[in-house]
Amino acid sequence: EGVGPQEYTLVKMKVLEIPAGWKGAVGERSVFLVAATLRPETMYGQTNCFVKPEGDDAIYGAYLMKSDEVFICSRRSALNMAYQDIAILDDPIPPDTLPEPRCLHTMHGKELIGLKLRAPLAVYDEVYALPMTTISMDKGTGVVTSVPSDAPDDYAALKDLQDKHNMRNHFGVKDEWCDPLRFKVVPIIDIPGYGDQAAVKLYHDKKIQSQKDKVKLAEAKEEVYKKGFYEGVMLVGNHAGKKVEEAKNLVRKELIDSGDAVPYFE
Ligand code: A2H
Repeated sequence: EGVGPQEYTLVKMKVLEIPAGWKGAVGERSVFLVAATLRPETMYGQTNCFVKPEGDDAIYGAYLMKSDEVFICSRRSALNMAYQDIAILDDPIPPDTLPEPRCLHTMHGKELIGLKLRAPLAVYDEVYALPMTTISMDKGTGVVTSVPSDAPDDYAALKDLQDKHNMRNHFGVKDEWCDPLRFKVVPIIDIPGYGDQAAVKLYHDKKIQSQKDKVKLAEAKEEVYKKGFYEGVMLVGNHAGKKVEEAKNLVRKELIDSGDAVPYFE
């Protein structure tokens, strides 16, 4: 981090039922929640998507892309997309102001909770947008796709919701959107010594209590990330049996070629 631009993959999660409140603004276009990920090969393990549910900065927009699709993301990331030729940039009005990405509608993150989505490569036909309080609006799109098998932050945030009735109530999360029997953690990568759900193992080994357990989660994330990348072996998909290191760019290319993802830098 911090050295030069980071290459992300923007994964497009299609909104299956567009809320009445924005239907007029987006028209007949396809609408996607878009998540920036460094791990495209883990998309087989998606169980849900996360958005920032609280705070004055938890603002998302429905931005118009050159493809005529609509991406839901932070303004900051939409502006980056415009400079990367993905999003449409409006002419500055008045002429001395800075250009803006074309925004059709804005919403608070809490309004995104419960959206039903189709996540590419996921084993579940539909997944839901759920709250994650630790999301930063200054990184990626402000939308995080959730892979609890391999991302300790994702497992912690999902488990908080599954275990805590009060938290579900507070954010208006219905039980069926995060039901642990419906959305089981999916084993997608085997890491020698860590098994096939490395994030779950480290969560328990390190006695992590919640998504707020910042220090332990950072350690766990670092460990799973390194071990997974260099020693992990794919268990599923077109590249089952290959090393993660090798599968990463192959899956990335497949997602981009099928129109389910877009390259993105920041
Ligand atoms: B990764 P880096 Cl399986 N706020 O994707 C918080 N986290 C964010 C974010 C935001 N605004 N935007 C992206 N992220 C997450 C998958 C994954 C990721 C796995 C394992 C590790 C991992 C599934 N979630 O990241 O700070 C996204 O989660 C570990 C590095 O730019 C994104 O990739 O290095 C990662 O953080 C980008 O983190």
